[in-house]
Amino acid sequence: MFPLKESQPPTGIHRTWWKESNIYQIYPSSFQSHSPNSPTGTIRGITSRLSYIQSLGTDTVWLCPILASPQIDMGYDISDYRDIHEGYGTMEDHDELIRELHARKMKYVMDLVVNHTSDQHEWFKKSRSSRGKGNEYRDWYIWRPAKYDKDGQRQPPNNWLSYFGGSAWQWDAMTQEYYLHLFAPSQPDLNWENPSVVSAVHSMIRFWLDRGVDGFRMDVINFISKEPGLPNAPVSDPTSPWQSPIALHSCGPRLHEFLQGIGTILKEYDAFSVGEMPGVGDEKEVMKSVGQEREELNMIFHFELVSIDGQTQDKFLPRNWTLQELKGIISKWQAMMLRNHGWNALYLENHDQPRSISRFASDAPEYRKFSAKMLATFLALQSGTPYIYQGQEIGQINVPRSWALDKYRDIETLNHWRDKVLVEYAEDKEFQDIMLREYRKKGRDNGRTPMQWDGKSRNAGFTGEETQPWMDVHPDYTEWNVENQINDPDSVFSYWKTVLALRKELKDIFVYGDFEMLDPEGEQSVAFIRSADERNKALVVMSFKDYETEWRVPEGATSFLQCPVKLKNYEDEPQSRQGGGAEGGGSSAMILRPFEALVYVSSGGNSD
Ligand code: TEU
Repeated sequence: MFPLKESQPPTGIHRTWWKESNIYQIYPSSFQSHSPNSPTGTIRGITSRLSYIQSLGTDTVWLCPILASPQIDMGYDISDYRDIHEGYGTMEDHDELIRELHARKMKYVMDLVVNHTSDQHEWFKKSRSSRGKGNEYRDWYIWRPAKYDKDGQRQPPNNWLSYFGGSAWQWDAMTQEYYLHLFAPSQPDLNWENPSVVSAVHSMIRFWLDRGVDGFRMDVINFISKEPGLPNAPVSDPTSPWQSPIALHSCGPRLHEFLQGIGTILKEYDAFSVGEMPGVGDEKEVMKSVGQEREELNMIFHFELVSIDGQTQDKFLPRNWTLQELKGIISKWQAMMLRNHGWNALYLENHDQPRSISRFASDAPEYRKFSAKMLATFLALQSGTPYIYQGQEIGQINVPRSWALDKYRDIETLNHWRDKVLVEYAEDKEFQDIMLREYRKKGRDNGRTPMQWDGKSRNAGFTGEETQPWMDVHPDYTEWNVENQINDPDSVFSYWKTVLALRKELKDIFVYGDFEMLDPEGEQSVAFIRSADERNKALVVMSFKDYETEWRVPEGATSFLQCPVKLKNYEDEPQSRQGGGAEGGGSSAMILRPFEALVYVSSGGNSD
């Protein structure tokens, strides 16, 4: 394949559009329908909202899958890579979206799902049609013969667990073999060891780049190279016959060869790339993907922050976390990328995660707005490219605690309840209640309720009033919606607009500046300094508590208290100057109100 490029440490941070970009993520089924009769959003609905997206200060749009799909996993099961899902619209609608984006000088990032296809894809239908060499498509997927245990019972080739529960192998009675599916049985994994698969994916990528796509978000891209021989996974859950195989299919031996293959094409088109990489955290491994000179990926989504409240073997098993831990994760990735001239993809929400206000702060009515603004400050002012997920900019929260599972739609949650909880804990009411609580906290449906455009019409303006949306609209839409916020200077929307504009206005500090975490052990607040140079820097302080806290200002930060506050989420002045000697000597402490956020900027000596 491709001779691997060696790593030479680059000099200086190179500046480029995607580092300065603010990216808006859209979940098509829940964003906006243009037709009053559609239970899901549509592509023309998205096009009708581009001015809104641009007005927020986001200049690049990432669309979750819109290609032909039976929607078993909401589009992450593609049945035709060169056709648009009819529920979302037509190829013409898609071309028009690209035209309208480019007319606004905005960029379009498509979701590339090539670890697996749908089992309805022509490739898989041909692959499962017959065994043996005669079928050139057989080896496009990962087929293996059965094993038989001591009682002669047929068993899957190994003990790998699927991410949606149960064995990661599906028996195919027709051809008497198993095929691998790390996700649902209707999502068979492609065999990237087969050069025909690689070139088919490459030509599909060129097809979309030729149609004007500006880049790709690559779905579980670190899963495409598996451990040769597909050995059994180590036992991490003795209560289950199936074990998490992540160590045997994450960043496999040929991953970087495959990524450089794709990278070469993207370079030809100066296209953008962000790779979704669950389970990745090792610096050396990460830099192989995002190292500037590697020409593989521009950035990756790691899962260390969004896995902080779940167990490795099962994300729904509760896990308490500390603010110290959270700060440790942030510091690790900030330092890693700055040290190696890599680049971070910053996110707190997406279509697989619950709402950040409910998860990391408080969605209690009295704290919700402050929490939303504090988390906007926390995310947008770190070093990296921020991703804002639809609804995050108006402070949407998790589904109501009153919602029962019949209102949930996500295969991951519903499979977990049916195949694990109702099987292994059928009589354990207490455990069942814990799981139902964890679904309300961490289930993917929390991020998938329809976008709340207005507070008057029955479906919040997402689709027609007579239409039952594919997922119910959150009942708080009557108060929390775009219409209420777009012209309200004190709204969550306006705050996001301000913080994203500040990031671009002072890009030497907030885009290309250094990052220093302060007070890493503190359990009540997060504070860090961003600095372009000795004179141009900022102090960012945020309380993560729903009660008043005192933050002792470290020696090296007291000078900021003389600087004007450039951004704050409370109307009136911070109560923070008490105890600060004018010369900054003596210990200073700031009294932080619940979820208070403050940004002090010193540019070129104290600015006015
Ligand atoms: O997600 C990969 C992934 O790891 C998550 O699904 C994970 O299992 C969990 O839900 C997050 O905590 C990607 C897509 O983003 C997701 O929507 C798809 O379901 C999945 O791949 C399969 O394509």
